[in-house]
Amino acid sequence: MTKIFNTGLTESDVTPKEVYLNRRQIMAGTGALIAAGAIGGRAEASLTTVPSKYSTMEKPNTLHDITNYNNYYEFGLEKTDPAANAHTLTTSPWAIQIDGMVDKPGNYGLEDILKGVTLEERIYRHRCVEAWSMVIPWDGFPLSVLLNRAGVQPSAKYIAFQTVLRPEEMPGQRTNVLDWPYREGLRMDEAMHPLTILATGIYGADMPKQDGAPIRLVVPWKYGFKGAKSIVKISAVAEQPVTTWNTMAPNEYGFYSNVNPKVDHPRWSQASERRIGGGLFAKRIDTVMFNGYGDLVASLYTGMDLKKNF
Ligand SMILES: Nc1nc2c(c(=O)[nH]1)N[C@H]1C(S)=C(S)[C@@H](COP(=O)(O)O)O[C@H]1N2
Ligand SMILES: [Mo]
Repeated sequence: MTKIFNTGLTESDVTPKEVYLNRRQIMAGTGALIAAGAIGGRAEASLTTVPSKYSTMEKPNTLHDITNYNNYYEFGLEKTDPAANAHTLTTSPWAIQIDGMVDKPGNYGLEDILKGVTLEERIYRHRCVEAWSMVIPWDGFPLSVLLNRAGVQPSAKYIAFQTVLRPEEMPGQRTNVLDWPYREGLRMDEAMHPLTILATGIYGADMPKQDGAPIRLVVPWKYGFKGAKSIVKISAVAEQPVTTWNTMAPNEYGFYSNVNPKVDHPRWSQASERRIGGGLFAKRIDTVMFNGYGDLVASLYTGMDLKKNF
């Protein structure tokens, strides 16, 4: 298999020198700011090409591609609709309700949540796959950081996510194309996995609204639709939660939705993908099991029939 992780390399091996040096300067000059966890601070824009040890080394898509080819049904069904319509969503102030089987339930302001997330935990670059794919330099932190702070209790077996319900700001929610609000879920080991992140930005700037501002889920070994956008509620629960796509079309979208070229969607093959930005005549590329992250996640599914649990 091709090596897509930079584990073992230092930042200077994989980072353009200018950015690398810039980062040193920033760390020296604004150490206190970063230690305080000021994610989204303007000073950090030049950190964007610093990957985490879990980042893919593939070339990222352009910001234009990332922000003009989206699925966000709250803002329309066409890939260009979110770019045109998502500006109506108010994303500040923002709070996330953390509830269910946790020691410290509450309604937490996003600013407070972001405090104390370390620089090391923050920078990611992952590939997202569906029938198409992109490489996106997310700025985010592991979901586990937040769950551990909230104190997930042993009786909780799954994590459920909910997007904001605000039909006055989200025209799609004034229609019944989906059962609102948008819901997703992960099994606890998937939720706690270091590859599973809450993303708050792209290319070092705040998350564009069409990509799920101010905070969205990214699970890089699963199909794109698991990445719930504009999250306002995270719940630790005992039973497998209801998810939007599984409710809409249970035979098409399973709870797990792992990237798996051997299990086709009933209406299309999942064996290959089209890389966005490759141009009109670009060849489709073979989709890799678990989107190439098998070394890190295959063990989560040992003994499971992934044709049944698709
Ligand atoms: N709230 C919400 N989240 C959502 C969706 C949506 O319609 N509403 N679409 C999902 C689907 S189907 C995909 S493919 C991804 C697309 O993410 P992107 O636009 O950042 O590529 O978001 C997922 N998250
Ligand atoms: Mo999707």
